[in-house]
Amino acid sequence: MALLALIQAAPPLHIQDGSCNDVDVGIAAFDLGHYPREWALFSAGENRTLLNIATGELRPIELNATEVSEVIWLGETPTSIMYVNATNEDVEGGVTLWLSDVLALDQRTMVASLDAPYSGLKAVRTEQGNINFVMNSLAYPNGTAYNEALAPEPESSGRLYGDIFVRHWDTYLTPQRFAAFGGTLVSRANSTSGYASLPPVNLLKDIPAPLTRPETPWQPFGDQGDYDISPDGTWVAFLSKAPELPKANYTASYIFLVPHDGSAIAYPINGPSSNTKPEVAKGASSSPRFSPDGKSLAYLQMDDISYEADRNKIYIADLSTVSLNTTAITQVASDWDRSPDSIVWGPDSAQIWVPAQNLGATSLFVLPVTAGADYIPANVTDLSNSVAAAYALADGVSALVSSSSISSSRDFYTNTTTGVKNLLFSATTTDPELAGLGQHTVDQFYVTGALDIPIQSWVVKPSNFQSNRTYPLAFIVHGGPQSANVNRWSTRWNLQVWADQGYVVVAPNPVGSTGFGQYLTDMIQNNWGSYPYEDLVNVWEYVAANLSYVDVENGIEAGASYGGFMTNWIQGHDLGRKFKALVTHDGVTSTLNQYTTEELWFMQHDFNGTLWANRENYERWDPIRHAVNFSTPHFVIHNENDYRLPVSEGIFLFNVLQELGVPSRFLTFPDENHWVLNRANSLVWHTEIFNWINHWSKGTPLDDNAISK
Ligand SMILES: *[C@@H]1O[C@H](CO)[C@@H](O)[C@H](O)[C@H]1NC(C)=O
Ligand SMILES: *[C@@H]1O[C@H](CO)[C@@H](O)[C@H](O)[C@H]1NC(C)=O
Ligand SMILES: *[C@@H]1O[C@H](CO)[C@@H](O)[C@H](O)[C@H]1NC(C)=O
Ligand SMILES: *[C@@H]1O[C@H](CO)[C@@H](O)[C@H](O)[C@H]1NC(C)=O
Ligand SMILES: *[C@@H]1O[C@H](CO)[C@@H](O)[C@H](O)[C@H]1NC(C)=O
Ligand SMILES: *[C@@H]1O[C@H](CO)[C@@H](O)[C@H](O)[C@H]1NC(C)=O
Ligand SMILES: *[C@@H]1O[C@H](CO)[C@@H](O)[C@H](O)[C@H]1NC(C)=O
Ligand SMILES: *[C@@H]1O[C@H](CO)[C@@H](O)[C@H](O)[C@H]1NC(C)=O
Ligand SMILES: *[C@@H]1O[C@H](CO)[C@@H](O)[C@H](O)[C@H]1NC(C)=O
Ligand SMILES: *[C@@H]1O[C@H](CO)[C@@H](O)[C@H](O)[C@H]1NC(C)=O
Ligand SMILES: *[C@@H]1O[C@H](CO)[C@@H](O)[C@H](O)[C@H]1NC(C)=O
Ligand SMILES: CC(=O)N[C@H]1CO[C@H](CO)[C@@H](O)[C@@H]1O
Repeated sequence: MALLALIQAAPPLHIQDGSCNDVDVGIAAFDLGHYPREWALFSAGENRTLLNIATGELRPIELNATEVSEVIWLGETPTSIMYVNATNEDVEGGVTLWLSDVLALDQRTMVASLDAPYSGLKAVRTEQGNINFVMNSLAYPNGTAYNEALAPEPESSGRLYGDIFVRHWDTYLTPQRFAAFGGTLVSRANSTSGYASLPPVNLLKDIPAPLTRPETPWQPFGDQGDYDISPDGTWVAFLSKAPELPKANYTASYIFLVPHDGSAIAYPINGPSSNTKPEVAKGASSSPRFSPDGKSLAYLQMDDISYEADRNKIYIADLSTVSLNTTAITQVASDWDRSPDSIVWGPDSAQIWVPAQNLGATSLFVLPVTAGADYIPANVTDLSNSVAAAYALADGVSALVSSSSISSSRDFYTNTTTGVKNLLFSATTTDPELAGLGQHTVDQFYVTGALDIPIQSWVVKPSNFQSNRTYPLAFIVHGGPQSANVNRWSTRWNLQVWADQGYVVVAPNPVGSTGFGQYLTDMIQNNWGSYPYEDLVNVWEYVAANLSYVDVENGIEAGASYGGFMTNWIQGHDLGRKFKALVTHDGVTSTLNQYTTEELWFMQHDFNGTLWANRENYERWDPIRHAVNFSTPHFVIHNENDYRLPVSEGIFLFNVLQELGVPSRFLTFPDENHWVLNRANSLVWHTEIFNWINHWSKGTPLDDNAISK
């Protein structure tokens, strides 16, 4: 149980993965700025630390995280910073901007007082000595930044809607939308701070919006990665969903360009009127990034207009040709069968570094911006860890990588294109709570899947594994379904935490999984209960026949979201009889209820049509149709603030199990969404699930914590 302490001790979390799927949460974020630097600056929970990129030396810095919400490098000197102070003595609910040297914080200067809770700072120094920055805030429909602390409290709580998309993830839509604002600090020798602050300008104002108002960052997971400022401070690029399409049933979004001073209306360089983007490029756009020389803008875009898990393709827009609908756009390595998450420019503006899921890990790849369609980028990190963030270093051949793995919550290293890995920091060797973890607990195997494609599975053994005994199987099915069990750390579904309860975890990547080529991902459409189920049966049979240290007789199975759907599907089918207990977290009980979700594009894609025109596609894979077979003890979790899959799905399942007389429990958190994030809640979540599976798998007593009649 040692690792339970770790859940308890986990610092507050930065969500780094914007996917709707049940995936990773990182615990470190760091920033290198655009310049050659000796130090990287990262945050772990409340603390900010400098990491020497050459030596790995760590130097804590005294930036109180309650006050300082964000820090960026902003040279004058290699150690000068700009940061956001989350308090503002003059305006309640506002924030302030400060300049300092990170090694001389007592000489910090406040340079701007902002009247709303702006966040997501990106900034550059201009040739004139000004500081041009971009931040975001909720804004009223008229474009003015919204400060909730100063807004009048409405007398009624009623909310009236006239079209779809009334709520999303865990939030009901209000009249306000997020917008990027361009702010300027004008260099002024006669001012005490050295600068005069101009009021930030809403850069989304007046964009024609026939159907839906533009918004950036995209909620709920977007952040400053959804926009960028050009190195000379004159342009801002941001993404927004297509203003001419309804938001709930399309994923399409565009990259907009706008002068930083807001002197012209933002326009979409890859929107419907672009003559230079490929005809097929109609889907979600992301990661706009200006090249260091300011001549190009790189971004990612999917083709499909309503499929959130289509392949991200890499594009480069030539900014020397900037004009409405004629900005020259070229594709890079367009046939490459991987889907990058984001883009980092190399310092020479000639190559880019892109993290992408790859065979059950997230690898860092490097490629020239001139790469042709058939170019296969090289992975410069291996499958032993998953890249969370990467920064290109000034030498042109190295990147600083922040990564995690099943056995380490955070590693920092530099990796070069010439084959050298220089480990700077590893949580496993630094954090006493992680002592004993390591690669020795992690293994993998492949089986032939339903489509004759090799299906990969991670195997995770207890950290005190003894080869002369057997451990019951914990079979963990991932969410998505377009997602993956990845070799990375998380405080949710931490495979090592499950293994350390005395199980061997097997975490498969069946049909629908990402990182194994787009075909494996796409074949999930209309096949929720067929191919992936067959793959899982094959994996289970492989474990039973080949892993002598696994006791399949006393195994358990668990999954969240789509993994919860699959758990419920398994409960109604033969594989369900192979397990002693099942766990469904925020899953799907009936596919006919899918219209209670918010992202309608999701099931209209995955079930290939609508409930009325293609009802058979929804009925075919409905777990509740097989309720008559439900008989394995089942633990059900479902949270009140989950608008992805509403809590009624969990109550539905629990009521059916109870009426059928199947041993079952129901756990709910009124303050959690699709995920459990609060530390105390996470501890209860783990404790009660482990209590349940240990009882049915190992015969330990069931606790008497459950509320009953
Ligand atoms: C933050 O730093 C303080 C002082 O160095 C230390 O006591 C504390 O444990 C650190 N917190 C985290 C989350 O690392
Ligand atoms: C951090 O700032 C908060 C709010 O200003 C304050 O209450 C707290 O004492 C500060 N912590 C430290 C370690 O200075
Ligand atoms: C943050 O702002 C408060 C005033 O609102 C000030 O007292 C405090 O020193 C500032 N902290 C930092 C680190 O800038
Ligand atoms: C925008 O609307 C808000 C809320 O109605 C109002 O407080 C603000 O003054 C308006 N701004 C402008 C520039 O009209
Ligand atoms: C500071 O200089 C600017 C012009 O650079 C001028 O507009 C402003 O009035 C001056 N302010 C003070 C307080 O002298
Ligand atoms: C999307 O929703 C709109 C209503 O907002 C509807 O008119 C349109 O037909 C829908 N399109 C698809 C492809 O479902
Ligand atoms: C650009 O778009 C405008 C308006 O959509 C259109 O009138 C114009 O012909 C287009 N220009 C080119 C070069 O296609
Ligand atoms: C790089 O990725 C390829 C597949 O994309 C894989 O075959 C290879 O093993 C990876 N290299 C390393 C060093 O992990
Ligand atoms: C298994 O091996 C360990 C030492 O590796 C020993 O302490 C233990 O008694 C053995 N258990 C059994 C059941 O043989
Ligand atoms: C067990 O492993 C062998 C060797 O990899 C493989 O040929 C066989 O198919 C596996 N058994 C099952 C039931 O998957
Ligand atoms: C259904 O699938 C077919 C074949 O893949 C595809 O052409 C069509 O666009 C899909 N329809 C929807 C609504 O996804
Ligand atoms: C291309 C490259 O340099 N990759 C290296 C990164 O680090 C791993 C782990 O040491 C090496 O295996 C790779 O060769």
